[in-house]
Amino acid sequence: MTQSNRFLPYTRWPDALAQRYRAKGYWRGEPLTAMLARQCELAPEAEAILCGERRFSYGELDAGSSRLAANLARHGLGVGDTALVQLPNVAEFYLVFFALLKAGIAPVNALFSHNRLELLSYAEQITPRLFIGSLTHPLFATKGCESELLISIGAELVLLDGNGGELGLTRWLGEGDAGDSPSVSFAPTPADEVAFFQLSGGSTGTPKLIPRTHDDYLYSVRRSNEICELGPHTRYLCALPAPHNFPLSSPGALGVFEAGGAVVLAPDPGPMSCFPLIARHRVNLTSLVPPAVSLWLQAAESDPSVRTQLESLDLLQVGGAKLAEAVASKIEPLLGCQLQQVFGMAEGLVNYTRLSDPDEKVIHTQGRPMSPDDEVRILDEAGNPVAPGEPGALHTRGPYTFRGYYQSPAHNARVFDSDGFYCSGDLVVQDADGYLTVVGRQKDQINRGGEKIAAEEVENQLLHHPAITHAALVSMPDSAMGEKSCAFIVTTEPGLKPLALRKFLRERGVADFKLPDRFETLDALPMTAVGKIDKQGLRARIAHLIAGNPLTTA
Ligand code: AMP
Ligand code: DBH
Repeated sequence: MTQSNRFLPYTRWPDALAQRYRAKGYWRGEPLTAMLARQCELAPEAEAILCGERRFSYGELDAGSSRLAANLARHGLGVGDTALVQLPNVAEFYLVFFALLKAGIAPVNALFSHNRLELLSYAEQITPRLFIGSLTHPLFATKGCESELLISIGAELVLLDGNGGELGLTRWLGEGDAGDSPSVSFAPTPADEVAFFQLSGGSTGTPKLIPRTHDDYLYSVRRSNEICELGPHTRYLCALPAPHNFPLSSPGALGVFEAGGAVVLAPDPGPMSCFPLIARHRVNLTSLVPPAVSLWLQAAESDPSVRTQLESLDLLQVGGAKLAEAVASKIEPLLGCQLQQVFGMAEGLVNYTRLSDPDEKVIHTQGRPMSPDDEVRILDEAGNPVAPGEPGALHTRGPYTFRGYYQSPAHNARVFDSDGFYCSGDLVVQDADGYLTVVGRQKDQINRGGEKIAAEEVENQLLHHPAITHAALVSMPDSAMGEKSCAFIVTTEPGLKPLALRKFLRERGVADFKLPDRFETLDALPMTAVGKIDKQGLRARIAHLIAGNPLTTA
């Protein structure tokens, strides 16, 4: 077998575009791990990660990730292999990520909120040789479930954070200095091969994986750094789930490491967790989803003295879901920091409002594409460009926008056009300056305050219930989350309780944030003229119900 056969398959950019991206200096043939090597040259003692009472310098981050990479290589893992990783917001997340990149092992970094179904779906798609998880996850709380899950994942090597034994992650990160053990070689995949898989919010029955190369991802990070003006002075609070594309790359933790700044880890984005960390570590940059922004504003409104805790904060990035203008306009006056809107996707395209933009753009738009080579087309239902200022479906391609989900030819045929533009499923309006405003969605997805729920995935799980014959999941408006989910069901058993249904789904391994917030029983689901479930009608119905019966929205 030649070496190249060992690389994971993915849909490449056409040669002409790849050449353009290289010629323009976007793709530099460098692995993502180059940022660590560079910082180790420049300032190995500088703080890279602050996690609870622990501090990791760049030298320590580099050495720890190299030790784990070497230990994995010694175990026979390397280029062509994949790993499934599920860690909370702890320093080990980055140590493991860099270790896997250094050893050429492509990870899927599952969110900590993911449950058995997501893990098994990822495992089925990548057949990982390695699983790295945390004993703090509820999946490992009950003995027994744990081994059944691990058997189903099928990885030959399992390392657990919080386990002090032979298979404890800490041990693998800490043991084996170059000096006292036989040397072993390891290397990242070439820069134009898959570095890792990003997670899609999804709109289908199975969660899809997005292959990201070193070249394209590193470009997105470097370009984000230019726009957001990161530098060694940057002290970034990572309060969103660390693997998410936003806090990882827009510019996120990787942007901070590339710039030589420090990442402070928060367990969650709530004000109680974040405000003291901001004050203690003089944080000047963070990113949030809109529901967290509302909590921060409430906290600041109810007790103006908390603002002193936010004194060091210069820039608050908000993205993941639509930020209401009324909320946007309160940020600067109440939190005392600048707002930047970020409209991005794990598939690629990221839009930013710029730091020098007037309020008119920062409050009312979701920014404009970060790269001069992002190509955006806004098309009507027939696939023709809409008139300027008219809403249409966002199609895009560019130097960091993927060209196909991993091993999903049928789905790719639906979401890519013949020019290789990806249709994100967002309905947007573009102004004369190229700024986008998100006005709606085509894809069958609920955006629950930034957490994406593929309707089909939950519907399929509901249909496993013996008494449910039809199910449709739709979004309903919610003042705190923007959207919540409502399941319309047809059942053979009147009086099925929401509590019992949620328990049923949870036991099937559905993640908590995907459990329907509300259930409505119907005699039959309404159909459109072409025989599809009329989701628009269902959304209107639940919105109407909520408006008329505010007390029943629980
Ligand atoms: P994902 O596929 O999980 O990476 O989610 C990306 C999707 O999140 C986008 O296609 C949008 O639907 C949504 N999104 C992200 N940022 C924003 C934003 N600032 N405003 C509105 N929607 C957003
Ligand atoms: O929602 C997202 O996926 C997202 C939001 C902001 C994203 O991927 C990003 C920035 O990079």
